[in-house]
Amino acid sequence: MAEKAHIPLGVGFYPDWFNENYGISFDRKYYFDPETRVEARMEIERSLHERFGEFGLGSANPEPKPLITFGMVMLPAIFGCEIVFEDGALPWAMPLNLSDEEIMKLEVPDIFNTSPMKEMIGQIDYLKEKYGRVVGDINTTGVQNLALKIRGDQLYYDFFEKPDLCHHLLRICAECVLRLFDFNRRTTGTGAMDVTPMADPELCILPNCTAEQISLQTYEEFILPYDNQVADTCKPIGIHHCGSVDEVLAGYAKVRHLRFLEIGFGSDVRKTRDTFGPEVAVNARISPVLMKNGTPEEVAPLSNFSIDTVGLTHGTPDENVKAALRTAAEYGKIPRDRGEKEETKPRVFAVPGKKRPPVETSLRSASRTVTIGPDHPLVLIGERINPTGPGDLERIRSEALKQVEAGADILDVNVGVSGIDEAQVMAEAVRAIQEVTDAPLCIDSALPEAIEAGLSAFEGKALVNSVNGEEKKLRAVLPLVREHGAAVIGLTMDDQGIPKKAEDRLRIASRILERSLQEGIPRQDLIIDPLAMAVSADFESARETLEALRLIREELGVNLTLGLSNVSFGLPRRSAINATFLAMAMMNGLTCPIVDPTSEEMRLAVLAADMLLGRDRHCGRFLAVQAKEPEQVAAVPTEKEPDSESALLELEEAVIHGNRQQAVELTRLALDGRMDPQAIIDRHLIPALNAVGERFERKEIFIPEMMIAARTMQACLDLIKPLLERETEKVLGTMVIGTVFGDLHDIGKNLVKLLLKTSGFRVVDLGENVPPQNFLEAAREHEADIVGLSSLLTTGDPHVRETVRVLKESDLGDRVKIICGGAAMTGKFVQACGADAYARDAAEGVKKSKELLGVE
Ligand code: B1M
Repeated sequence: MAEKAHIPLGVGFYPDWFNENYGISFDRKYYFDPETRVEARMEIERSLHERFGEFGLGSANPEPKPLITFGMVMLPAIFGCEIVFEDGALPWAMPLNLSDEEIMKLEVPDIFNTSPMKEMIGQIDYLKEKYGRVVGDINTTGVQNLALKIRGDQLYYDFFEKPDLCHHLLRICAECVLRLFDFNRRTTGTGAMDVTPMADPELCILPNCTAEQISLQTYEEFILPYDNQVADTCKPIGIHHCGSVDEVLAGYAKVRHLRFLEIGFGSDVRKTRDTFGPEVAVNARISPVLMKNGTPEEVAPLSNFSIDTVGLTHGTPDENVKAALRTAAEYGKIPRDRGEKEETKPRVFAVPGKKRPPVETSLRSASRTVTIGPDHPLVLIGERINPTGPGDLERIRSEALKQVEAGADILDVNVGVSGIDEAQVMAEAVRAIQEVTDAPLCIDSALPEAIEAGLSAFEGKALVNSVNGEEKKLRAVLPLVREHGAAVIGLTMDDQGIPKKAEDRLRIASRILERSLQEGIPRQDLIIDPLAMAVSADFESARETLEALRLIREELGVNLTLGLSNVSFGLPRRSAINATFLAMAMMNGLTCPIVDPTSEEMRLAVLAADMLLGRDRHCGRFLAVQAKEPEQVAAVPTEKEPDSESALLELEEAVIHGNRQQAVELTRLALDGRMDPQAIIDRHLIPALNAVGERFERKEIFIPEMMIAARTMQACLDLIKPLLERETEKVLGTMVIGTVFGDLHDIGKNLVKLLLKTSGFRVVDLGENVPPQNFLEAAREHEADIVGLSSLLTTGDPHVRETVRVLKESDLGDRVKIICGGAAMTGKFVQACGADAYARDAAEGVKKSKELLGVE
């Protein structure tokens, strides 16, 4: 292993640094005219040398460097994004925001026949002709980055609401990324230069600049399969991750052929090292904000890893850059070897006893999603629906309906009878069932071709029943599961049969998990069945199965199923035994048993066990079912009061979890029950969103979850709005309102607007992200009496200050009043800015606005 005498430190300046200090421009010409770029690069080398030559940066007499580059915008440009070039910034692609239909029509473009690529190829030919070589590479951008450029922020909703659309788009993005990597490799043999100076330039580096915004689960379900697709083709690869890597670290551990990981500021470096071991080079980034605002002392203490600091903007003190370079040069030795290239498995598979947190499995039909997980009510997989032969579709349909009506969440379809074409009958059965129910299906067959036929006929994300620890079986079925984006049940048996001991069943389960991950099937898409055996045949068998459930849950964190009724085989009072076993198994982690949903005892046991395990808020579901059968629970209230505490708590929960339909229904219920609309907002909706903010801060949820919650809240507000809106006779005054520059939050501002309007104000809404000048112009145009600023981000403070300054120093300064509010504001800050009033909430906003104008 090679040793370096110092920590490698990369320093990279943002274009504005060169632009402001040396007048070098990064406009269109820099990217489109190779000669301009060659000149600029020489100028860059000279200027770096002038300032930091003593640390080895730059060169006094640089050679011309025939470089290709296109920022991170080539693939977005190929898809048609508008590209914005600026003198002092990297080029920026505007999102296309394609509609559902447009996305579904998308196909992988012939990227080399598009005009941006043809233009680049022309430049490459020119450089080769003139300089005899070409260096650099075209940044591919990451799979999610590209998808966000094509779909816009809507992608975050799609993760929850349109997973099939997501997969379609991400598959196309991944294909483009790997084609561009291949081009880079063929053209210059490098795939890292444009992303980071710290990686082996021959690696293909995937820029995952937006992965910090999603949860591990979203990463594993939506992005990991495509990162792996790229990795399999372009291996070995590296990943550049912006921001803290901590949340998705476990996901990156499943990326195949990973040799380099660049982690953003705030990441847990030790954990990263521990997860990957020495075969993955780790580069940690120092925050450019620290570099700009910190002192040399704060910048200096860098510890044992390679580092770089890029994106240093104009104003970063030279002394800070020198302090970082000096410290890096002086620090101890770091073992690091970029040369090692042979295949090694990601270490995470090989670490024994490493406990994994529990995951949730989502299955879907075209219109319904069922989520399986320890924090959700038990999910019932109905026992096999099997035709007795071809053409038996009517019976299949009615059996499916019966099971769903009895409470089955997922239906198991098995057509394994002799003398039929199993693949054909499976497809027919799947289609027939979809005609009558929206329950997701479990495709149950021993034949890969029947599984394939069932998966192809099903619209959604199905479960496959099953694989086991036999390599032959795994090899035949797992690729089908991955290809169709399905989930799969893994039975803890192999060619040696079913092991008696729980530990041995755990061993097989771990192997199935390892193989699934290698195939690109995320952990949440594997459900393990540790197999229930007849207790009449072996009196210890049920106990061993219960122990296997516990072990697998604790070690692997996957969801667990069992064919419950086997346990009572050969005994009398089977349903009582099954129900008791079910409750015990649930304690040990069972989340989705295969049961006969029409068994009354079983149904009751499920409801009771869920309730006793705390998964039935205020016993709501248990009571709701019992309410339909009043003779059994005479004294229990049967109807939930529309404004009952429990209904309102459920409303809060629905907002927090982004269950829009449920939240809207509960809001309607509360309004029907004549609850005060303003109280619903103040006492329930706003606190729910506050709870969302707290969960976001604790990193329990991520941007997509926060967006879904905000949209749910907005849907409830839309329902309430007409009840609050009323005509007023006289206009009390005009307010121009907006959320300050850089801030996109609008829910609070919209509430303030609504209340002001209902109180008699004329309100001109400038929307979000409003620059100071726009407030001023609008105030002039509409002859405003008041300007209202909403600001939720602390980073918005300078914009609030600036907006107040612009208004106060303008011709309107003496006349127009300014009121501020929003989560980032305090009375003290607002006063210090020179604004006239601060309002804690919308009601206070109205009160203070009236006070400012002296009106009632
Ligand atoms: Co963001 N977000 N968010 N967010 N978000 C906060 C504000 C945050 C506090 C969450 C947290 O970490 N706890 C945090 C800010 C931390 C900080 O600055 N120190 C935060 C962050 C960090 C971010 C991002 C930077 C996250 C990221 O990308 N890494 C990002 C920023 C995007 C941007 O703006 N450039 C971001 C994005 C988003 C979403 C898009 C996902 C979504 C906004 C959707 C939308 O608005 N359409 C969102 C949400 C929903 C929130 C929380 C959870 C809820 C905000 C909300 O609507 N509250 C929020 C946490 C929180 O505030 N508890 C959070 C309900 C609303 C009714 O309250 O707006 O305060 P509020 O309005 C109240 C009063 O403040 C007052 O009256 C209203 C009604 O009573 N008021 C005024 C408001 N304006 C007024 C003006 C007045 C008078 C009164 O006179 C003119």
